[in-house]
Amino acid sequence: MQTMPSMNRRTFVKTSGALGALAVSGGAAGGALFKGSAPVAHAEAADEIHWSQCNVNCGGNCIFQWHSKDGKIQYMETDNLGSTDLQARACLRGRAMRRWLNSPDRLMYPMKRVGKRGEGKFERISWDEAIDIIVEKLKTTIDKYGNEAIYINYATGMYSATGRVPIQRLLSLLGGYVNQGYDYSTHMLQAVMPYMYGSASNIADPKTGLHKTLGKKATKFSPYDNVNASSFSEAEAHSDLVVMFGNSPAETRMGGANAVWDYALMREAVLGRGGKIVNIDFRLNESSSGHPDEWLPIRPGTDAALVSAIAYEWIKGDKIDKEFLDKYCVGYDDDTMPESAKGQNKSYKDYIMGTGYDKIEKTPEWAAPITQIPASKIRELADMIASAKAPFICQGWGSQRHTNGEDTTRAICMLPILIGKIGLPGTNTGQREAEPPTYLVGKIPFTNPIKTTLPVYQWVNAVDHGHKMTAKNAGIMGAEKLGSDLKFIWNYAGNCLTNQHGDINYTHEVLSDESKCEFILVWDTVMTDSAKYADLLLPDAMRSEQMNLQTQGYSEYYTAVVVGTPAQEPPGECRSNYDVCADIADRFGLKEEFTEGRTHDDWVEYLYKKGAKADDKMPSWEQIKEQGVYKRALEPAIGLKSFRDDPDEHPLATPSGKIEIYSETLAGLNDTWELAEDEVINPIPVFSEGFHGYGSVTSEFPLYCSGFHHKSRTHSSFGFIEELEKVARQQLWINPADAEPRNIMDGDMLAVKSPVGEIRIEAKVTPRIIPGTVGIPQGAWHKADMFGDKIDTGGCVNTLTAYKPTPLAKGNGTAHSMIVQVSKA
Ligand SMILES: Nc1nc2c(c(=O)[nH]1)N[C@H]1C(S)=C(S)[C@@H](COP(=O)(O)OP(=O)(O)OC[C@H]3O[C@@H](n4cnc5c(=O)[nH]c(N)nc54)[C@H](O)[C@@H]3O)O[C@H]1N2
Ligand SMILES: Nc1nc2c(c(=O)[nH]1)N[C@H]1C(S)=C(S)[C@@H](COP(=O)(O)OP(=O)(O)OC[C@H]3O[C@@H](n4cnc5c(=O)[nH]c(N)nc54)[C@H](O)[C@@H]3O)O[C@H]1N2
Ligand code: SF4
Ligand SMILES: [Mo]
Repeated sequence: MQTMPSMNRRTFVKTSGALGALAVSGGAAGGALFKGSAPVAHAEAADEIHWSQCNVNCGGNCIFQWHSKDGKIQYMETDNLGSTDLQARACLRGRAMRRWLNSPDRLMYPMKRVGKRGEGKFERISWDEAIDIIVEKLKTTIDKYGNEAIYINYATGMYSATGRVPIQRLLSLLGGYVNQGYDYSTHMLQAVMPYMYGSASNIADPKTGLHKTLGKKATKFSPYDNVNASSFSEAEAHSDLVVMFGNSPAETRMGGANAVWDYALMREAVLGRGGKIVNIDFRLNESSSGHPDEWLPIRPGTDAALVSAIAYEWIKGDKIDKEFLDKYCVGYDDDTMPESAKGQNKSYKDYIMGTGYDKIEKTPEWAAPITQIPASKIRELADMIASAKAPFICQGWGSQRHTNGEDTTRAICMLPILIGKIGLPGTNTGQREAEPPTYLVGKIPFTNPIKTTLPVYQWVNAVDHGHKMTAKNAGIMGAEKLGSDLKFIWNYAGNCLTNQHGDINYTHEVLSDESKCEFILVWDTVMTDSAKYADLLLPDAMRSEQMNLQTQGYSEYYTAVVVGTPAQEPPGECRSNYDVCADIADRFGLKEEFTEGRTHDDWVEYLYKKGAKADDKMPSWEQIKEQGVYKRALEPAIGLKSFRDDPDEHPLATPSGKIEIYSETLAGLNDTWELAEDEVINPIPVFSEGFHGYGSVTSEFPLYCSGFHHKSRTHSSFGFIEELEKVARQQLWINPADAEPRNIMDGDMLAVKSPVGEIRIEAKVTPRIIPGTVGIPQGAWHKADMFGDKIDTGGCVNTLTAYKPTPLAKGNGTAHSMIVQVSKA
């Protein structure tokens, strides 16, 4: 492990002082170089440096270096410490953070609702009154309905060691709350992947339908670490072919603390050795646009059909690695099928070759009209992957955020599995590139006494009819049933009440009925769409306005920890949420238990010191307060290497210890779980159409529609900053072939209707999207008269997504699966 040099804070202050002097004299001498240029003003004005980080959810937590004077931020620089290859430099959004911090739209005071729920009318109250309300509502909810009526909503706007946790700690001390299972990012993948690649928990027992723990030996599955997946740096070192499904690091892993730089280095190395990068996406994304990468346009939601046709070609051409499949896998063909399914034509090979399930041969000619990829092109790709020495197959999370995502995400993994290219140099398991699970510091601890866990996307159902939801009919984990409707929702740093959830019009119906959820607390920094549904709306001090601590992101080369001091005072009556939670705890006589005698800043010190015990290179507390940032290099890793090397010593945490291409457990769940007519839990990774997926378009809704994460926002975060919106506008991508017959020109205002809602959005007519499908960037701010026509002029994609949780994960598959009609508004 090497330690990166970090520049001392004093050195910085001195340098900026010297620069200031230089600039002034330069200016005085009339040097054109300095006249009116930004550095002069900066250097003259600022006299303090404060570190902090970007806390929104790109996972990066890129580093901010604030320059303040007289308790007010003047300007921002980002990380400029150590090697330029290893800098957590903020992206365009992070660099716009001053506009957020100092925005006139900041929430300043606690407020309570005065109008109808969802109307957005509030009146200012004092913190005392706000705390009275919370205490009273907590008491009455717990008395009347029990702690299982309390839910902390999914919310990702605050990634920090002391960010969200005070709320979890407080509610844990009060008897607990319903836990969240999975997340909106990888809902389908997280639920299904354990059945294929294993996990110590998160696997349901088909007999009872309940989730259970398999044993301590194996790790818990996580899509966020490189235990199950390899790093881009592995591809950089050894691969000759990189195939990406639904993955655009240049858009979703921006910033130096993320993987975009890793991706750039990887591309250079792979192309440099004569290799190739293939990007499979329904649109030409920014990662491949302008580069020699090959773009393979595909109809969204049909990746599994493409994979099946490649599998067909390989089986027919004897390209598969039968030895690997027999030794490491279950269910490729009848040789390794479990007893319960042997001799019944239920294997993967049967499915592909047309001897199983649907009796259809999955030829390229079969896949071509589904995927819109010509059969010849599919054959070419099949040959290309089979003949690569070290193919690195990976998927972003776009392909799994579909209604058939549970099948698709496993199907993509079949490519490396079929040819045995797993656990070897330069290869990957078919999952997203990932970094080591190294976190230099932890979070404020808590233990929720309640184990009941709700798949996150199910919360609206839980408000509506939670008392009817069970493990078997709703995927409840940790208990047989939910036990209560949700009556108290705590929504801190999230916009998932409406904007980021699904089917906003339906959610509005459920939330505006005050007899259902009786109390909604929203705690944010600006007036979001979700905030309009608050009964109590609290303002928050942002991390740059208090002492802060966080360990960094998604880069595979290094990690870092920032200990920062407040760059300016919080505006208005904004307070640290830790202090507010401590006050609430006090009212329940639990202050001592809550604080353990520590202030917020004491916790920062405590957590840092605890982290430093595990890494003897971490600076002392006194040093880190001075230098602000500490970085450490990370090792690359090959996913599932230990399993490949010695499957007996390192079995996977699946029931068989092997890769389960056929999962007897999933087959069992399909029988025991109570599923809707149109729902199936498939034991093997088949191509399934999915709700609002392939074949579901109608004359009323003749176009497929999908979404993506784009540059001007992190979800809805930054969505109110006009300068960013100008950089990457909220536009609907439509191919000229679909635009022309509708008389749509670039820049036209459009009406887009789905079976559940209608939006207005500007047209971007472009050949960069496959015909027959339109694309909408997710996260735009919903703007509609919810007590009137409900037409969303903000162009929020979740006005169009239906609310139908997926069969196994009960997840947000509709987030990227929609059908629509588009016309000029
Ligand atoms: N259709 C569709 N829907 C999607 C997706 C999709 O692809 N398509 N993506 C999904 C995914 S992957 C995710 S992760 C979710 C994300 O959904 P959310 O977790 O709701 O993310 P954001 O929209 O960024 O909301 C974060 C909120 O935190 C607030 N915030 C920021 N800083 C602070 C702070 O210091 N204090 C407080 N109190 N608040 C703060 C911001 O103002 C913002 O309102 O969206 C999901 N929704
Ligand atoms: N700029 C920015 N960065 C972000 C975020 C953000 O909002 N903005 N959000 C962060 C978060 S929380 C998350 S979870 C990640 C999300 O990361 P991802 O889930 O990977 O991001 P998406 O943009 O949803 O999907 C990636 C790509 O898949 C494509 N795609 C969609 N459906 C399909 C399909 O069916 N098949 C194929 N082959 N391609 C498809 C999309 O066009 C897109 O280019 O990004 C993180 N980074
Ligand atoms: S990449 Fe994400 S975490 Fe980094 S600065 Fe940009 S928005 Fe912030
Ligand atoms: Mo996410």
